[in-house]
Amino acid sequence: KGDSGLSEVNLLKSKVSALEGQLKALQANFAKYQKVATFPGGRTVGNKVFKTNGYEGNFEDLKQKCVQAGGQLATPRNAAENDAVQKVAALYNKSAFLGITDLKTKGTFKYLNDQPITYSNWLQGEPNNNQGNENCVEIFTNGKWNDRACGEKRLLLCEF
Ligand code: 291
Ligand code: CA
Repeated sequence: KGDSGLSEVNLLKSKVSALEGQLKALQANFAKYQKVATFPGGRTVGNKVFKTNGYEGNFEDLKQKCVQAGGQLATPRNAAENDAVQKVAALYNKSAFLGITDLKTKGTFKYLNDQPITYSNWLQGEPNNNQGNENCVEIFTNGKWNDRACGEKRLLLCEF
């Protein structure tokens, strides 16, 4: 038992060593693809990637296109994420629609999963539901939010 125990330990050591090499290679390759994914219209915050392709459309169109791509409309949940989304919008000099509406619960803005928002960055005086018809949320190139009619066309900005 003594000898076979030792050789089992040595076998495991060589397997761990091989895995360490593979992990290092994977990390290097992952770093490369993070650059690819964020050049030029993308930003990462933690494990979240925000990205545009320059397309513009109304809220439903944008929402569908993000889901079709395997993501969802950008939904900044804190200041760091909002900064990242703002930078992408600023790069294209266009406002983008966020994944937030009060379509189901007028006056209470919610995420697309129907949970009430826990972070916001409204411009002073917003949301004002101008003309009683503003149920979507645009983020300006300065990062501030404004409720806006969902039929307006805005920049596609998804998160993955
Ligand atoms: C005013 C503010 C905003 C409002 C916006 C839109 C304009 O900002 O009252 O809160 O969202 O008007 O209602 O809509 C159109 N169709 O012009 C003006 C500048 C952004
Ligand atoms: Ca408004």
